[in-house]
Amino acid sequence: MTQDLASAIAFQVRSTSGRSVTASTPMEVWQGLSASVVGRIADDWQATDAAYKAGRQEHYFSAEFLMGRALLNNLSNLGLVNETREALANFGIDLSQVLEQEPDAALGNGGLGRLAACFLDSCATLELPVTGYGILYRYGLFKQLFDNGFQTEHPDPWMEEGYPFVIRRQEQQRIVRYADMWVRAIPHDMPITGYGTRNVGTLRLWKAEPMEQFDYQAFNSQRFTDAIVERERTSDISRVLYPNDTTFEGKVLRVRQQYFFCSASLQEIVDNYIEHHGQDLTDFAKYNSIQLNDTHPVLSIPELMRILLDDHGMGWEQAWQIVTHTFAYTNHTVLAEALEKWEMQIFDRLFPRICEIVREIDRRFREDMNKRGLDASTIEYMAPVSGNQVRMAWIACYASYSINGVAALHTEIIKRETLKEWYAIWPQRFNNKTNGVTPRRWLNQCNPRLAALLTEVTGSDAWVKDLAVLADYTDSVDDSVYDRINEIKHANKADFAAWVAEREGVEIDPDAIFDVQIKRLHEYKRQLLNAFYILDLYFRIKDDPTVDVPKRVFIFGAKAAPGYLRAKAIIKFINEVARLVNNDDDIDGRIKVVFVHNYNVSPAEHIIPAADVSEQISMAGKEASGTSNMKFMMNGALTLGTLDGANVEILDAVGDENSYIFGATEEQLPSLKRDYDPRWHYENVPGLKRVIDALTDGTLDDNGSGWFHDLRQSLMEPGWEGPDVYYVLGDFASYRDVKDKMAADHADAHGWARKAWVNVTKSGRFSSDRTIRDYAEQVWKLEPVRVE
Ligand code: 4GP
Repeated sequence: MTQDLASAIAFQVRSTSGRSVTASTPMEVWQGLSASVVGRIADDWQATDAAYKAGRQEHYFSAEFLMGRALLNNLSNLGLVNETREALANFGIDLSQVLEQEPDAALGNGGLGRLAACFLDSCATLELPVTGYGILYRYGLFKQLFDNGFQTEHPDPWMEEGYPFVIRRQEQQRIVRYADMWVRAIPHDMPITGYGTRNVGTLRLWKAEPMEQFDYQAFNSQRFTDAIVERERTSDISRVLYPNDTTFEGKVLRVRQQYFFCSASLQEIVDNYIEHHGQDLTDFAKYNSIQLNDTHPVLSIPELMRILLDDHGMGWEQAWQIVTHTFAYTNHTVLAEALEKWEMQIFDRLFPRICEIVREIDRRFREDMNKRGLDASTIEYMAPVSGNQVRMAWIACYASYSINGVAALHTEIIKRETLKEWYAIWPQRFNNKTNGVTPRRWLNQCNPRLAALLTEVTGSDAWVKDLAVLADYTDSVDDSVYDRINEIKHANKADFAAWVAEREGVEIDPDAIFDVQIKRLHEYKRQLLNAFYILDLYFRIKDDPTVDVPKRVFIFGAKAAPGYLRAKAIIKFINEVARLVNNDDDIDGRIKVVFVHNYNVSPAEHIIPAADVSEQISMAGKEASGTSNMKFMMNGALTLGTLDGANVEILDAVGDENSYIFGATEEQLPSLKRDYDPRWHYENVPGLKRVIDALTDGTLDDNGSGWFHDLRQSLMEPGWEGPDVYYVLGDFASYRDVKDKMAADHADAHGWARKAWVNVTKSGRFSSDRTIRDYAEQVWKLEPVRVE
């Protein structure tokens, strides 16, 4: 068998590199090996596609799919890791080195995009007929480097060296029509393998290409640049993933991107319906449902109206009936950016017909609401079009048969606040679907030591597909398992320390407590609070260098949106704290701070298995769910967090004694903030004053940018939303207490291992398999389709 595999791999590698396996570069081996994996699943993939297309299907529309690396994921789903390792060893090649060649497919910003990727994995594993649709961005999320502690952004041409896991399907291209240009949408398919199944799902990513290669006339007349202008304008559409979060530069391009993948995907879905069920589209919603991952794909709603009305001659009522039984909408954040608004002029310029349809939706909405007796100001507030703006979230709420939040608390908040007007009219549309993460990538694949222990303890690998079985073992293991938990964590930390030393040039001690915060940089996530704690701890040791404190390593990973200056200031601040702390002889290595640059999916796979502490410290009410909290839990890190997002449910699963909760609750915050005076905390909370003063008293250097001064002001001075909007100073005291306690508790190795074990074994409900089963049963009405 290994011999067969070895020759199959050798054949592919040689076809890729044009030389022998041993003479090929590790990158060429990666290319060949990846191609051979695609070859292996080709028949199953084709069979799955055919089987899915004939019946009821779910389509997952998302502007982001943060897939990360594919090779190891596929090998482990197919059960081929060990054999491949041996096969390569025959050639003297180390599989790990080959795997490290692979670029991350970073086609997403953060949680929302990674969630979509975990969902596809679960859909394949559960044999559900679900296809993902998005954009094949040439450049993924920017590459982050640090220059003197400042974030700098660089392009991420992830496919430039060739990427065997996307297959171009030229013959299935569609034309997307804008008023000012027509473009070809070329589908590129990524196979999505599941665990222990022959089903192979599909992620279909569209690439924009010009109708004409270039202007031959212009080129011939030596106007070389003119000859390619049109071509480049088209390519812009799928050139870059927007580093979303704050500013909306390039709005027109963004709207163009959104329409691009919505239109191409819908054309295909409608054509597929016709092929299987005939020209009469009456039953469209019986065979198709579309999940809108946030508001980015909401243009699908008027676009499907257009297709039904204009291309298929349907009347408005019937078309609307179909549309409102097709779409379901997921909200991912209560921050303002979730509620995208576009100027009507953009629509007018790009697609006047869509503009007309949106106006008609608006007109009918107002009529409908009038009949229901809503007052004029409520109608104006809820209207799809108002003051020359199109409100994408409102269109989604009006046209969707299901509206969901991503954790219990978040769903309550959208019902009570963000979307309360909608909830008042259509309460039955609202439902909660607490997020989950795939235990394949986030446990079985990234933490092989722990995975082996779980298989040993439970007697089989059934947990990989049914994580909830672990709960049977929470209380039934003996002390040797706790010892093993500690050994595994230590070994993972040693691996991670080696990785950090090479990648970041920082030496860290695997015996220290590894305390980790990895996520997008945002004020509401409060990386600043974490950094303040570290600085305070530093000062405490400086006060008395002989003090006995547990050894700590604080690990960060975070990108800031390029236009979000305050987030960039926080990055600079953390890097300056790192510089101060890591190089102080008094500290003598008792505190280390590591900011892992260019945080992404594959670094997360190194970091999470090595973590002791999972920092989930957002201001309560702001983090819709969080998903790294779930990954950490699965890998035995204890949550240090506020009662926010899915932390609430994690606490419920593991109990008070197995997590560390602090801070103001979402319920308490409104009254706390009413007469909030950060200055009082500054003056009275131990340690806070000197930490805040360090921003501006010369302890730390922002290189004349003025950024640290601004940080201080944002905390201390009343801004337009009030001082310290995210209650950093208000929560500092309780954060410091609980974090100190946690560090002290770590000394009890056995007690700590017990807590870690409870976290691992109670993580079953945070598997994305559970989430997807709930979507399939309650929202999608979807049955598995098994490919034999
Ligand atoms: C994120 C939320 O911030 C996070 O709490 C949640 O877990 C995740 O979506 C998945 O639901 N939102 C985004 C975004 O990533 O771009 O709005």
